[in-house]
Amino acid sequence: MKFKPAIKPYTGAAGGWGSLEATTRYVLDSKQALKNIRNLLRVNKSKGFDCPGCAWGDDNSSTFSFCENGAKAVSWEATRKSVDEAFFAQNSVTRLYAQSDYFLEYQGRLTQPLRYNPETDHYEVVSWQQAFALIARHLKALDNPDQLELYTSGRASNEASYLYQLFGRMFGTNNFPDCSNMCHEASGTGLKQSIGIGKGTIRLNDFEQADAILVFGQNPGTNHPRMLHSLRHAADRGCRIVTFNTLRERGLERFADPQNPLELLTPKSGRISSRYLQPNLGGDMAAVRGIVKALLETHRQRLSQGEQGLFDDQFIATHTNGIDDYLAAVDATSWQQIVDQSGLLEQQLREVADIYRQAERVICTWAMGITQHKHSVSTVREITNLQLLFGQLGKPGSGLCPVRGHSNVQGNRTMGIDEKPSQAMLDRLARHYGFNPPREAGHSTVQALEAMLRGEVKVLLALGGNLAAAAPDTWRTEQALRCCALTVHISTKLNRSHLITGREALILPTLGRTERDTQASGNQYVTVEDSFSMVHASEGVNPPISTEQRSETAIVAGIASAVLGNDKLDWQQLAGDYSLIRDHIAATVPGFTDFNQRCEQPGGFYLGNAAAELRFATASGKAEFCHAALPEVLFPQVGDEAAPFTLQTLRSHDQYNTTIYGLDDRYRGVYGQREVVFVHPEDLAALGLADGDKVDIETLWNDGVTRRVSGFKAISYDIPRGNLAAYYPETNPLVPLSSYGDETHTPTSKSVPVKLVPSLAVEDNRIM
Ligand SMILES: Nc1nc2c(c(=O)[nH]1)N[C@H]1C(S)=C(S)[C@@H](COP(=O)(O)OP(=O)(O)OC[C@H]3O[C@@H](n4cnc5c(=O)[nH]c(N)nc54)[C@H](O)[C@@H]3O)O[C@H]1N2
Ligand SMILES: Nc1nc2c(c(=O)[nH]1)N[C@H]1C(S)=C(S)[C@@H](COP(=O)(O)OP(=O)(O)OC[C@H]3O[C@@H](n4cnc5c(=O)[nH]c(N)nc54)[C@H](O)[C@@H]3O)O[C@H]1N2
Ligand SMILES: [Mo]
Repeated sequence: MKFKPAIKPYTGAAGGWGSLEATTRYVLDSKQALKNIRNLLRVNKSKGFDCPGCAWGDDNSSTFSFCENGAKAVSWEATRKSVDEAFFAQNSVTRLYAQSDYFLEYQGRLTQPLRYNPETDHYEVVSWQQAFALIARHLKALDNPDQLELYTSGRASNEASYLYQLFGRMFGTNNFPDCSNMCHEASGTGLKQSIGIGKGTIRLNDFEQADAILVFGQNPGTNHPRMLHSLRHAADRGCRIVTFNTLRERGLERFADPQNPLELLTPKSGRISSRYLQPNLGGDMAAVRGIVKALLETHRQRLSQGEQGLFDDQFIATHTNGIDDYLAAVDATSWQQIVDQSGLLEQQLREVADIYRQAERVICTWAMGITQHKHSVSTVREITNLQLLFGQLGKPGSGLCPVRGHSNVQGNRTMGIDEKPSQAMLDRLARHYGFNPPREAGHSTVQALEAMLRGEVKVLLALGGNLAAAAPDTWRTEQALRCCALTVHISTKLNRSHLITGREALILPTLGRTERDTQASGNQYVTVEDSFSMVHASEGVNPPISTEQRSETAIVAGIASAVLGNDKLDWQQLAGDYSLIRDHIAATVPGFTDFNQRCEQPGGFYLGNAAAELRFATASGKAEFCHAALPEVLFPQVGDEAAPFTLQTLRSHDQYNTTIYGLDDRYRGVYGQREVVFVHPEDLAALGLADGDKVDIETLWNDGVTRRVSGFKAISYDIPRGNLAAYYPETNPLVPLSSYGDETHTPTSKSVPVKLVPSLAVEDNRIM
């Protein structure tokens, strides 16, 4: 029997030729090659549109500032293909439901408003007026405003999301579930508790001054490729980069700059990480605790020898609160606990402690590997504790950097897409518009789905995104959506959520960010905020594919005026001239004074960050150390069975969240397939499995529900024993709706207790 290796290891550096070739292929594949290239050159410049790819910042210095995955996002939107009336006449919803996510989006852009006809099981074209009237009829019939959920995905502009939250609050609800609830919620929650603001404290150019950068739980090579430039430049000038990642990720090891022609001509590529540690899933809090424990030991030794300690005592005394309790918690944590939970050696953590203390300026960055666990808030706060001990806030080259996902997810929150708005924000809205906004907290995403299952929600409005595929526990999520009387999706492309309808359903086709947006007063630009609190304008350039498509802002205004009328606020006038919306934002959102004028600044303007200036909006007015203990166990035991494996669900190189561009994951050596699970070779052997065998993955959870996905190819991979990885959204059926983060309700997408069961299809992968 000949054995076919399950994957082809990628031997190059991340970036480099491979990346440029792939980019060019995407650009040339879509039918308008030249136009696409021109578009790419405009991405993130002061004129043109903001890259819809990710929320990384831009320094405006490079003339070729884009990345492979940004190119994919732009080309994906810029297709001339469309799904028209005939397509929906031919394909029933049941038939489309049987298709893959890839197939659905690949059909092209949505161009006309569509209404689901339950009699025929088909979507049918309706007018905008009919669509708005249907929404108004449903909303006016609600018993109370909290029977409405307003979901938002983080691509929506500041202008659209501001109007959306205003409409929801004027209607009477704070039910604003959003993608952020499934994403960086723990960063916002943890940072707010620790430093009084739920955002990162650094600016892009801080990467040029850092002496050490700690990168926790993120895969920038795929998800924030432009971050690799910052890391690479830092590494080249001697900054030490320490990576904590459960998997060996190519982009974090080596990177060749595809925008540097010299590097493309030589096989040279820069080393990124000086240390690469592979903790257990959920082991980062223990890892950071270990680093602090080692540093505390040295600190005390020095003090006992009459030398100066390591910590920044003056910073701690002036700016922080709770150090004693925190150090007591560190003392109470044993090395044994730290080593067991992190899966790292004491020696490894001591080495990182040495790197840390030798650095004058340190940045800590993180993403989903930190935020999608049960104890994510404590982990974010533990990282913050470390930085506070050394006064790594409020000075150049240092600070905290949660690396956001969707390109405007941070802006959405700033605009008030928040199910737990501050009373101050509500007060400002109340004063400016003269109404009484609801004061009680609304639903996050998981809470919204739970409320739907209980029959408490009647209408779902979704401003973008793909809730059915992005949310956990797929079958329960689908059941929840089907409980609604009306589901409405404002979308660019067909996706799974459109096929899981309420009793009635609408799809409202919208313009993408790359497209020209012409309203009564002429062409409009919108604004977005990146991970570094930079706000800048974004103006679409492509002609829309259909005259029927409307901008998100116009659609929200259309819904609002149909439901609330235009007496109190002239929604249609606002939609006709976005600068009027910006005037309202300037009057109600801190930091946006003279908003319209400041949009003229090339590269945008900085919103400011109080914590970065050492002003902490906490109850004590100081930064708060958190003295949480490490979690005792990471999972509840189910009956007698402890879960043998922890599964993380993550992104491949060829996807944007639930949008699947292709079936390859180049840097991990996976081609032409997505139903794979990465396993340590010894775990495979212990299960009596060979590389490439098929397995079923089954969740161990204490609610008696069977959650299983079948026929996944087990791939031998560099991952710690007991840990697994597989792609999202294929594995979302495994994540229980009731498994979420403390204080956040964020699904624990990076720690799902599972077992592997040999699949009956085991012979399929072998070449006989
Ligand atoms: N091309 C592209 N770009 C994107 C996206 C996309 O889908 N495609 N999505 C956007 C969005 S919304 C987001 S939120 C970001 C997501 O960006 P990432 O957070 O990079 O996304 P994931 O693929 O979920 O990768 C998680 C990474 O953390 C590691 N990891 C997982 N669990 C742990 C852990 O417990 N500890 C440690 N130390 N490491 C762990 C995984 O091995 C993996 O490398 O990217 C944004 N940018
Ligand atoms: N298991 C698991 N689940 C996860 C995650 C995970 O790591 N593991 N990650 C979570 C994270 S971090 C996030 S952010 C969420 C993402 O959740 P969402 O934001 O809901 O999902 P997306 O896949 O980004 O949404 C894609 C859809 O958005 C629409 N769209 C694209 N561009 C536009 C636009 O410009 N305007 C409008 N109106 N619509 C547009 C298209 O129709 C497309 O089908 O998923 C979460 N779910
Ligand atoms: Mo995200």
